[in-house]
Parts: sequence; C-alpha cells; structure tokens
Amino acid sequence: KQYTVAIVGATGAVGTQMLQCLEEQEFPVGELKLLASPRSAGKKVETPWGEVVIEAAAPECFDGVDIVLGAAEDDVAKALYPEAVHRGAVVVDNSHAFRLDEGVPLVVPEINAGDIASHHGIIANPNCATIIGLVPTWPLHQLAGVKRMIVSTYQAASGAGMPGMLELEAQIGAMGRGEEMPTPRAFAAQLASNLIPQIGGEKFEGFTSEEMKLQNEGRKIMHLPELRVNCTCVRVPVLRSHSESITLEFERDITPEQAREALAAAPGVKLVDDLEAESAHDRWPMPLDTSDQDLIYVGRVRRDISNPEALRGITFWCCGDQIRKGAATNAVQIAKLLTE
Ligand code: A2P
Ligand code: 11C
Repeated sequence: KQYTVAIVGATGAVGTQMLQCLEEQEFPVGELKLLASPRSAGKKVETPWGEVVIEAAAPECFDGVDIVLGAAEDDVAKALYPEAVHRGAVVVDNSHAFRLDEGVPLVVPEINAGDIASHHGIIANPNCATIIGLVPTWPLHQLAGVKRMIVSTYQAASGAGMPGMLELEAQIGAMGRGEEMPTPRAFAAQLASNLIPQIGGEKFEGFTSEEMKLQNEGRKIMHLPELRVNCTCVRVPVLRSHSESITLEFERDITPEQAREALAAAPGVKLVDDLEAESAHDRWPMPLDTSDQDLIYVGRVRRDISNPEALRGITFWCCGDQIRKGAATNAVQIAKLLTE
C-alpha cells in the first residue's frame, strides 16, 4: 500500500529534514503534500516524488491524506490537527501541543513503540533533548532500574528552527570579519562565543519549561511516573547537535563495564568511549561528529563517585542530531511503524 503524506511546516528546519527522512527510510509515499504558512504558498519544491507546490495549510488540505507529519508550532498544531484527524488522517506531531494529553502516545520507537497502538489519531514526537537523553538511558534502565536523573544539556541553535541556525551563522560570520554584531532576534542574547542558560519560560520553582519536559515526557515515555529529574538546559553556539551530561541513579547495582556493554548493544546508540584512542573522534562523542546522522553517540561512561552507594550511579555524555533523531527521524520512524 502507498500512502498520501502531508508535511506541515515543510519549509522549516524539521519539515525539510522530514522530507529527506521519508526518502532515506523508504517510506511508501504515494502522494506528497507540502504545507506551510501563506508566505510560502505557491513555491515549488523538487522531491523524489516529483515537483510539489507548497500550499497554505488549511483544514481542507487534509482531505484524502493518510499520514500528517507535523513540524509547525503549537498554535498551528492545535488549530489544524484535530481537523486532520476528523478527516481520517493520523498525525505524528513534533510540537509540544498534545504531548502530555491522555490518549496521545508519546513515542521514542527504541523505547515504547508498543504505545503507538493506543492512539486516537494523534501521536506525539517528544522534545529533542528528551529523545537524545532517553535513547541511551533506556538500556541502562532495563539493566538496573533508573530512579533519578541529573542532567545538564548543551543545546544547539537548531532547536530554535531555521531562524536560530541562520542567526548563529550570521554572528559567527560577523565575528570572523570583525563586523558589528547583528541584533539577536531568535535568541535573547548573542550566542556566538557565548552560552545562554535559559531555554523556554519559567515553569516550576525556577526551572524552565524545557527543563521540566525531560521529567514530564520521560515519565510518560518510560512508564515511570515516579522518575525524579533535575535538569539544567543551556543553549550553546553549535549548529545542529544537542549534547547532554547525564548522571543516573539506579535501584540495583550496575558497573561501568555492564553499562558500556548494554549501550554498545542498544538500538539507536553508538558507543564512542576510549580516552586512549588515537583519533579524538574515537575518544568521546562530539556534536560535530553526530551532525546530520541518526545515531545517539555515548561516551565518558563512568561510575558516579559522589554516590555513597557506589554501584548505583552511572555518569555519561551523549550527543545527537537535534533535527534528525531529535525531531524528523523519530517522527518518520513512528510513521513507518504505523504502516507496518
Ligand atoms: P513558513 O516558512 O511559510 O513560515 P522553523 O521552526 O524552522 O522556522 O519552521 C517553522 C515552519 O512552520 C515553517 O515551515 C513555517 O512556514 C511553518 N509555519 C509557520 N506558520 C504557519 C502556519 N500558520 N501554518 C502552517 N505552517 C506554518
Ligand atoms: C530547543 N528543545 O532546543 C527546544 C526546541 O518542545 O519540541 C523544541 C521544543 C519542543 O530549543
């Protein structure tokens, strides 16, 4: 069977990547619709399925559509996707709009593919930092039962979409040429040569919305309602890969050797952990190395020496492409599972 697929937000960083992922994952596309804001309507895009003219997203666009891939903001998602479901489509949505709603599965295929079956028309794609942190956390949880996560994230400009990436590139260019810095718009301050320790608005006791997503989405995805998470999210001057420093506290003992073995065998993970390796690329994951590919690289695996129960804590470092596994790749994987 071939499917009529619509991408909403098709001109954005994630929407453009979704189109490429459909081809790479050999998704059975019959007809393709590309939807965006009225600003983009009428533009033509060359695709593996022929030339497609971008349409302004509206409820009627979903007539006859089987699968919608959503790469637009929350307000667009809330206005349009119930209309798409009403017309018989199944929506895989990358926005935050429905993630914690009951009856909406929130899915990372390596972790909870089974939840997809319980959907009522909408399946949510988790936040990028959540996906990138949980893919390596899951195999360790299966081994020793995770109770608590302490996380610092180093999040790329691409998390703010195309405008964020263009802004960082323009700032790096201006710095290199010794020109005056353009006024920041996508971010609250200059990002080039800087770090910005706030992503999202304040949500809970001084923690931001982005920081609370890891706990609230993590609880739902891993079916761990008691999971405790303490997270600090920081924007860094990197183009498209998020990195995370993660310390996990477990129910049962786990050695770094056991953790490494589990990570090496885990789907979606590549272990890069050898401080003695000749090449820097083989010593530890770096965001440049994980850019524009689908795996989460994990390294620096060691025991948490601050934990008095010394074998109940593991610390590691991971990197993953924010636009791919953090968004588009994961969404297309979910859509592919829907067709199988
Ligand atoms: P457009 O390019 O026409 O503005 P990013 O996060 O990378 O900036 O991408 C945002 C995506 O969401 C773009 O494809 C953008 O389209 C799209 N978008 C913005 N507003 C709407 C809207 N009202 N309806 C549909 N898509 C929208
Ligand atoms: C960022 N994680 O890096 C955000 C972007 O909930 O999908 C995506 C927000 C979300 O800025």
